[in-house]
Amino acid sequence: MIDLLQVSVLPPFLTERLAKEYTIHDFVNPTDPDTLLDEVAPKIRGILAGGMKGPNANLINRLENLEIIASFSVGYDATDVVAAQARGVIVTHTPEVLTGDVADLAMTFILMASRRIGESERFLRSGKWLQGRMDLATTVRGRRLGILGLGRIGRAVARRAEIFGLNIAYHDIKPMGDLPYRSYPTLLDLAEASDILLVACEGGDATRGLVDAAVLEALGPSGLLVNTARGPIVDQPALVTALQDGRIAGAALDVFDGEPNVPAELIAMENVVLTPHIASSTNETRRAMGDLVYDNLRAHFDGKPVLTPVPPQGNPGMTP
Ligand code: 8YV
Repeated sequence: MIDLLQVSVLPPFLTERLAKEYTIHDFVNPTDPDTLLDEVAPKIRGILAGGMKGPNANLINRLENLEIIASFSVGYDATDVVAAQARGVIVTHTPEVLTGDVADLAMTFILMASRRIGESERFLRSGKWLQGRMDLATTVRGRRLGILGLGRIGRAVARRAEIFGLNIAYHDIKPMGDLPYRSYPTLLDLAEASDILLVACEGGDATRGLVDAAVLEALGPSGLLVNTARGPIVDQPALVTALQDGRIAGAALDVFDGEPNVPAELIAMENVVLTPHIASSTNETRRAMGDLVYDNLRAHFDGKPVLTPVPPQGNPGMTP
């Protein structure tokens, strides 16, 4: 059997299916990584990775017979793709199959943050309704949605947002001439022209800290920040300060810098919607992602082209 190294937690339905055809070596939390690698490294031909945990250059280069890294995620910032591709190692990810669910969560966030849904629920549950009415919220109709990164997910959110009557604009390193949305040359310009700023670009070095204090300032005191992409794209301390000082009105966040740790300041805020990185977490989508990981590995080891390779890097994009 072909040997795979598993570096990220994966759903049992996937590992159980793979275990029928491959020998999987558990490297998720190894107590003694060097001893394990001394024993198995020369046998490893594939790595099983995830969106939050993938192999770094050291590990990739330690595995002399490595051929493929299959990530159970659309985002591949946790894997050192440049190091892998430099060695001719194929990297695959899971685009398309999760787009709908991630876009659904982003749209839900836009509605939740605007209509103060989390806050309203807490208001009722804590008995406050018996003493009075909830404060009024803001309609989404006619509001300006700025999308950072108009890739598959950004576009899917735009389609949903159009139906809800939002006006859509975006900023991407590539202008999308084929789409009827206004493109802003800089993120700052987009933030200034937005009531709601959605982060939908890819993570990694190219986008780290892109949403900084100046962008939040430009979004303004009635602005909302929504992030369903990657935590580090937002300067998290700057976000906390902006929320504390009322420089923006609220946020809805599925991803965090340093997750699963979430700053206590955010947890304490009424005007912030928080979920534990669940955008793709439906049974249907996770199954489809798992099937794609399986099919990519199967294709590769059957000598066929993989289905969803990560494109050659070195030219970072904003379109996961
Ligand atoms: C992953 C994600 O499922 O696809 C991504 O990039 O962030 C999630 O959908 C999660 O990171 C597990 O690998």
